[in-house]
Amino acid sequence: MIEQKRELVTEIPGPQSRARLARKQAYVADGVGTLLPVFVTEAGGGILRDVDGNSLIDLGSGIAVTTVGNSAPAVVRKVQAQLAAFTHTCFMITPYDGYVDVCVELAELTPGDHAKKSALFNSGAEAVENAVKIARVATGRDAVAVFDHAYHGRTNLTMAMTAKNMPYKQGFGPFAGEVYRAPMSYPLRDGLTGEQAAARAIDHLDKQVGAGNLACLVIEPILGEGGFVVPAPGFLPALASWCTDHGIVFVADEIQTGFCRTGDWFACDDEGVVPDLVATAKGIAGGLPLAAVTGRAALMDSVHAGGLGGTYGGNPVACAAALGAIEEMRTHDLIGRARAVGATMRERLEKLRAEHPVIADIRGRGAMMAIELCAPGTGEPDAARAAAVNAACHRAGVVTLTCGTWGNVFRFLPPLSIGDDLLHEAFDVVAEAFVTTA
Ligand code: PLZ
Repeated sequence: MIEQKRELVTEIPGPQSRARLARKQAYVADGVGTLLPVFVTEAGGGILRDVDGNSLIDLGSGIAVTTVGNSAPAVVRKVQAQLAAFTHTCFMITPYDGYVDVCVELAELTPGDHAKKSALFNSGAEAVENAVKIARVATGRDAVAVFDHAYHGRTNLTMAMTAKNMPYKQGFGPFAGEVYRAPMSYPLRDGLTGEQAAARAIDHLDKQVGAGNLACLVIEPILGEGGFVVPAPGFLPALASWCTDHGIVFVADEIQTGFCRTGDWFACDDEGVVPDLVATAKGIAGGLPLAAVTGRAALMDSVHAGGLGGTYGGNPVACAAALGAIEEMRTHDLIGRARAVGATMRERLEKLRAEHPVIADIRGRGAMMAIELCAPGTGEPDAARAAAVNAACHRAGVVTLTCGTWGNVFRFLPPLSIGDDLLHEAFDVVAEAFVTTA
């Protein structure tokens, strides 16, 4: 494990990184952006080390992916063994145990104790697309309900499902049809209870789409890219029961929230919501590309033989990584660790809010926390301040991320392998950044 210490030996980005950035600009398409162009050579625990020898504290986990930490020991061990044994056969041609082992784990860990089956894919967007395919076949209906501020991916169907235009959708249409957007519960901005917000969304869908036309309702139990909005209690259960009453497949997009991130195996566990289908990716495999759709066995089996798949879906190396990541989660009680990290972050953020009225909201759960910045007393999003604080953190060697429809949400997604000292030091830097940007 690399030394767990923040240390800057050059400005950020340093000269070596800047030279590489020029090479990136010459050879990598401009459409593929980089937020903080330090080129990484090594990472682990709570640290990212770059080519200039700087060590930065990681509060992003590569967007909620390396929840178990970078190069977590069980991931490395299982991946190395799998790499040496074989790298690919294509599960659709000749199967192997790792794929089925991951599906067994998913049946065990996802919400609900009914019989479940899974299909494995490569990316979150692919999982969401396949959940919609399954729901359409199972119901014989076309329409898909999604929510304001939703993020579901960058493929054609998932772009249609994603709410925010820039940078995800601009110029990339026409988009897939039969996707309908309903109002989300957003406690800071709507002041509604979960039941009221659900009634509003249901009325909207009922009148504008018709419950009988909906194949599925797809929702992030806590919004990810849309700003870590936690819906008011009761919102998700009310939507889930409306779906059940009308034969609509309730799909939880747990791609960002899943696998211990929120202090539960899945964010739906918090209110005991049992989705019909769950889409997972990111944290499932400790950094290797793997995604899944898991759901009620009969629902999953409504698709004809050969109807689901893809060359690399459930690649043996990615499956080995997932089995290693899940082992890490169990052995190190990462659910408990996510709760502890969340409590520390909330405490630090509460202190910060007392000093900076620009912080209009503190929200999230477990190791998925955020603050929304608004001009004091107005609710007017302050994206400029979020960007300034973010840049100040980067200059000081802390990798932070923003999100939200208005870009005014500052989010924290530390790897659960981070130590308490580093976590506190990172929040000292965040606090300092609020002072220097005031
Ligand atoms: N659903 C809830 O958070 C990915 C996107 C980063 P893929 N979020 C990070 C970016 O700008 O591309 C995400 C998510 C939720 C689906 C996805 C899509 O997952 O693995 O990026 O396809």
